[in-house]
Amino acid sequence: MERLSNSTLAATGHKAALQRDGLQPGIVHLGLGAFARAHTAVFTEDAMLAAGDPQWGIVGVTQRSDAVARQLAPQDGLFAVAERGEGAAPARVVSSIVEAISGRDKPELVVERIGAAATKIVTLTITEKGYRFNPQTRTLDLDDTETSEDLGGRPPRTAVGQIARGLQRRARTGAGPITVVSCDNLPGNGELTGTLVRNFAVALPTGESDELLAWIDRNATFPSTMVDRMVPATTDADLAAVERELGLRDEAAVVAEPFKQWVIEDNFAAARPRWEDAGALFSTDVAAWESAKLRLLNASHSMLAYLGLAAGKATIADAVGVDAFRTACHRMMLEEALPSITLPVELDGERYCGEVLRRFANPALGHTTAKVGSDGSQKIGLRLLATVRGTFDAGREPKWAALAVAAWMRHVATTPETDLNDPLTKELEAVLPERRTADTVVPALLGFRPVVDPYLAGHEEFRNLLLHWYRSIDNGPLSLGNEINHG
Ligand code: CS2
Repeated sequence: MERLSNSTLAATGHKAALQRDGLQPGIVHLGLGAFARAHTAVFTEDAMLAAGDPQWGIVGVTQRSDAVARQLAPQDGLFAVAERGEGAAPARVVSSIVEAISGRDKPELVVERIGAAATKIVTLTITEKGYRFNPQTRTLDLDDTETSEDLGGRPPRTAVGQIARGLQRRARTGAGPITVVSCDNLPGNGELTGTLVRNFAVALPTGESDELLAWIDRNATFPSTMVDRMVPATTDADLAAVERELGLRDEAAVVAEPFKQWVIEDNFAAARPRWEDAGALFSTDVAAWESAKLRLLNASHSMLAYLGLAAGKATIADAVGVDAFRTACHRMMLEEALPSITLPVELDGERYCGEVLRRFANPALGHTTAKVGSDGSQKIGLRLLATVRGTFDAGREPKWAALAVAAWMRHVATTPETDLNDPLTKELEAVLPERRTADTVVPALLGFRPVVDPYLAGHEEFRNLLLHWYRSIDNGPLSLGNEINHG
């Protein structure tokens, strides 16, 4: 089967939605994973189409693995998004990516692209761990070897290093202001990114540091955003299905749920695409949107992933199909998460929770519990411990959020080291005891400072809840189910 590209697509009688030779590279995107292709690239294509504005072609940069850059290169940057589930549209070829670079192999080129005058925006989907920060202090982890090597002056390989060096290039060449837009599931993701880039600048030699910091203050902004679309890892079966639909082979195809959402703080240092024409919402209340999404959707997602993994459920749809798990999740959202956040005015909280559960139940998506359960050390604090804390602060017991945390602890303790997909696997293993029972694992992981803060680590009621739930999960899904249903 022929490979998708500008010419083969034209030969099928279809063509790219955008006039490709007229596209200018206005955006550099760091982190070209499936999410970016199914979300940011789609919103940007739609915005360019709606406004007839060709200046927002995307230069995509892969981070650690070069796979997507290799897949997209022979395809002229084209790839398909295939929606799965109720209301799914036919597969669509997205044409907003104009260049795909392997950041690992061509770090100088990344700095050059961020430094180019045509570039007005850097967007990021690098996942939580890509920020290399200390979650307690929300500052750059200067002990991280990759970061310190970037600071040492090598062509940068970390996202923060790439941005800082790119901005430094702009400062020196007069390339003009730029907006850095984080699209990861982190509260205050814009402010955080700005802080980390400034931390990097501060750690440079004095002359360089002052120049860059002063330039950033005048020329760069870091708006926060909330992004939402469930995008599982593409499987061979997905690629085969897209091939049947397109009549062309697309190695970079992605599948996604039909739903997508993007809420953006309107704080741009230079021009931007009219993403609002593509359905994005510009809001002054992104923080509220982000905490609703993290503490309701993402928290429940993690909860279902770990409960599902304990019960041998391969997908989120299977996990939410277990009545007791759905109940626990729903009650965590309604009784604990909702009361501890302030919702954006536009959002009906209870309805949102119902919608989230409905989206999880999408049987066609194949979103695996293993994928959602990955990188738990980076997610648990933001998604669940924040609710645990908020619920205690309100004088109530965070029973359901504690169940989710216990399920994560048990997952960490019972998954073989080689299978635990987490950037802190080694550190977690180092604190875990040889004999792993509730009584040994719970205290060990409560003392794991990169995830649990000293207040919660020393909270006796929390510890007892965790011990209780850990043992209940040990007793098997049936007995756990009974316990949940009687809770
Ligand atoms: C998921 C998210 O993998 C995960 O941790 O919770 O990727 C989730 O699918 C997205 O945030 C949905 O917008």
